[in-house]
This record gives sequence, structure tokens and C-alpha cells, in this order.
Amino acid sequence: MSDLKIWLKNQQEVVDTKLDQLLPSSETAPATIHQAMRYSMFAGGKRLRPILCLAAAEACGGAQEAALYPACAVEVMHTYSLVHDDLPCMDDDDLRRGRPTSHVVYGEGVAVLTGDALLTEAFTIVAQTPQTPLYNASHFVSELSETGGSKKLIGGQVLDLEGEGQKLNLQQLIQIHEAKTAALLCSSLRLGGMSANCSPEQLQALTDFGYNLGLAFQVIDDILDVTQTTEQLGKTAGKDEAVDKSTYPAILGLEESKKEAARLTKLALDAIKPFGEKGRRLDEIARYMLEREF
Ligand code: GRG
Repeated sequence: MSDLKIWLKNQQEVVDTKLDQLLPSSETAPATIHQAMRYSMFAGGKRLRPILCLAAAEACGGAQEAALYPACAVEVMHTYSLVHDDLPCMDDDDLRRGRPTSHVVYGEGVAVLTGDALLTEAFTIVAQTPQTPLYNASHFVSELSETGGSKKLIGGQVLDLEGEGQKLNLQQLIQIHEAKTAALLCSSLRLGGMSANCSPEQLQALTDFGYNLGLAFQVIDDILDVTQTTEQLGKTAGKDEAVDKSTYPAILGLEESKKEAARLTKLALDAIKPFGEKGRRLDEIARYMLEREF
């Protein structure tokens, strides 16, 4: 296993241990909601957002112990968005990460409440981030609430719902991905930096890195949708079906989408150059994502 893979696995374990400590136990009454929260929290997610948060803190010279609070908070918010996104009134998905979704296991009412409880818990957790000379609980909570709110995560979901069945143009597609994907990646990095008392310049560098990485992540996701579907369905049949929706390959074509993913990744890498050796993990994660093993 490469050094990066070992490090990533270790970070996932550190995050999982802290999440286990912070979340109410499965026995806490009423047990159903706490079991449902844990069912979705420990379902095999990659922990990309918390790992970015920890790597950002490291880039700014901060302690991992402090960064673990925002790291867990962003993962809890991410999980809430997935639970709600899977509901019958949204994407109506029965499977996530190869397991039955929350509403399939617990029923729709409890799944809605599970998302609500996780969203609320995210703020309880982020507010516990130790204060630094430049940032206090109010800064941490504001950062997360702006990202979770109607202009970012929820706004992106609304645009997505409104765009269903329509052919979107590139600008509309980017607007959705900025809100649904890049915003929470940016906040994960920013909160990691803030927990390490980053300077305004460092905060801007992390924002630029997160924005470009978030868009690159989505372009790569769309490319994989096409290539993997093509592989699964057979070389000629699959491709047309897979591009027949609003994705980067559908709008730009496959080759241009690959170039766009590389261009965005380079912009992300350029943004973190000022961190030098301390930004090594951020740099490695971005390159690894472009190769899409993460
Ligand atoms: C507020 C209901 C609601 C939704 C907000 C974030 C979001 C909008 C919906 C979630 C669904 C989705 C496809 C979002 C795009 C971001 C994305 C690619 C999520 C998947 O992230 P990964 O790959 O997931 O990090 P894991 O399973 O590893 O945690």
C-alpha cells in the first residue's frame, strides 16, 4: 500500500473513532433515531470532507485534536444531505454505498427525522471546536450554516429539482455543482484552516483549492458515469444512454471533460503552493482524485 493510502486509511479511522465518541450511542433513548443516525453515519463513506479538513489544519500548522470537531461536523452534515437526497420525494434511491437507504430500513418518517437530527448534530459538534485567537464558535457555526443554507447546499438541490428532465447549459450545471459539491468541500477546508488559526491569505488559498477541487470532483464523477456505464452496457449501447442527461460529458464531450478535470485540478494545486511542504497531503489528495481511486 502506498504511503498516501496508508495515511488516508489512518485518517478515516481517526475520524470514525471521534464520530463514535461524539454521536449519541445507539442505546440513548429514543433508540430508533440514534440507531438510524449511526446506520447512515457508519455506512462506508470515504470521509473525503473530514480528511480535507484535517489536511487543511495540517497545512496551517494546527493540531489534529482541534480539527477533529469540524472534520466530524462536515461529515455529519454531508450524511444528512445524502439521507434526504435519497428520499422518495427527492431522488428516490433504495441503495447507497451498496446498502439499503435510511427510508428503506427505517421508513420515510424516521428517515426525514434522521436527516434533521444529523443536521442539528453537525452544529452541536462544530460549536465545540476550540477557540483560536482569530476564530470562535460563532465563526465556526456561521461558516457551516452558510454552506448548509438556501444559497448553497439547499439552493443547489432546488436548482437540481427544477432542472430535472431539462437539458442544462454549462453555466447552469456549474451553478448546481458549486452549490451541491464545491461549497461543502470548501467549508471543510476552511474550517480545518480556521481551527488552526489560519491567516486571511491562507483561508483564501484553501477556498480557491476547495472550489476548484470540488468542481474537478464532479467532472470526474460525470466522466466515470459515462465510462463505467459504457463498460457495463457494452461499448456502443451504453455511451449514448449515459450522456443523455445534464453532465459534463453530455455538454463538453468526453475528451474535453477530461481536459477540464485536469485544468481544474491544476488550479487547485496552484492555489496551495504557498503552503509548501505542509500542504503535501492536500496536493496528494487532489492528484489522487484526478486518478480517481478515492
Ligand atoms: C439538502 C437534501 C439536500 C441535498 C443537498 C449534497 C446534496 C445536495 C445532495 C447529495 C447528493 C449528491 C450526489 C451530491 C453531490 C455531491 C457528491 C458527489 C456526493 C457524494 O460524495 P462522496 O463521493 O460520498 O464523498 P461518500 O459516500 O464517500 O460519503
